Amino acid sequence: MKVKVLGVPSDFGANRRGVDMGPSAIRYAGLIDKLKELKIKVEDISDINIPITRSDISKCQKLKCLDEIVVSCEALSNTVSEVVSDGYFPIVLGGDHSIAIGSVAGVSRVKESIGLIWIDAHGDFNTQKTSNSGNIHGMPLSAIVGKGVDELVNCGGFSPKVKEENTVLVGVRDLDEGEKRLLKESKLTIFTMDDIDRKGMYQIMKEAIRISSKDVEGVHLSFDIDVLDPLEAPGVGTPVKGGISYREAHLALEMLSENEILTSLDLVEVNPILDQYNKTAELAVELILSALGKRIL
Ligand code: 4U7
Ligand code: MN
Ligand code: MN
Ligand code: MN
Repeated sequence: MKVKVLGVPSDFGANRRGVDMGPSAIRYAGLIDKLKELKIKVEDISDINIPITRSDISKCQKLKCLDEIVVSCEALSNTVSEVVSDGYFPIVLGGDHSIAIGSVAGVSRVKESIGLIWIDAHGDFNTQKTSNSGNIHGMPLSAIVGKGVDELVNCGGFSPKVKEENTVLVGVRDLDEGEKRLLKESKLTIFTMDDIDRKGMYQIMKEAIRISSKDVEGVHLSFDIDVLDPLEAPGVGTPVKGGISYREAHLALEMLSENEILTSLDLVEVNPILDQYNKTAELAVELILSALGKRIL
């Protein structure tokens, strides 16, 4: 496997600043060298060029920093498309979760069809109509399947990026009311924390793998580190108690690599300002390694 790592230093979609430093923190935690130790061919192609200054959010309360996010996602989508066309596996480091619109657009433009596994404490299925916060990191999944404002839905020039039937959400435990309604009306498969409690992560991931990979060319993993319990991952902007454990997270990712379904991934929402001595970034590195094939023995 040949890998290209790229960072997207965006915090435009988030409510709290600092997640733009996620790519630096994850690199500092040793991602590139550790991938090399796994005998993976890896190249760090640095960060995407995106706007630095943030527009006045009082002007667009419903879709905060929409323009900056659209510009960032278009740039990301173009780079990811190139990386995938050249036969590389892209690892995209966030950044807030709005960037997934760009990474999924980039992969889906090149591949005939893809599945999507979205591992997150949140649904990220709001639209401008259901969101209470106006923060776009709560909206990328709906945009990817074709719901929401045109500017986000049409990123990369086409929609939807992924079929709802091939989209699986894992680990959710915090949904807004309108978002719940949209999810129930959708054809997504949703595994909540309650499902994980009852069936166990092993069974849930078996189903997630089967559903996401049915009749597609590859599967994209979008991993929001806030799916872990805040005790494991304190460096996140929107912590929710009752998250998955350290071992459950590794199990999920080990199963993805074992089944060889992944063709791209993003790891998002690491906020170094809220972290404890880079603990969350170090966790992010470990988890990426599990997804790329690292085993205990
Ligand atoms: B993340 C939220 F209101 N639902 O829309 C919202 F609870 O990418 C949170 O998963 C969104 O971290 C969290 O603002 C977005 C909120
Ligand atoms: Mn496609
Ligand atoms: Mn989240
Ligand atoms: Mn998210």
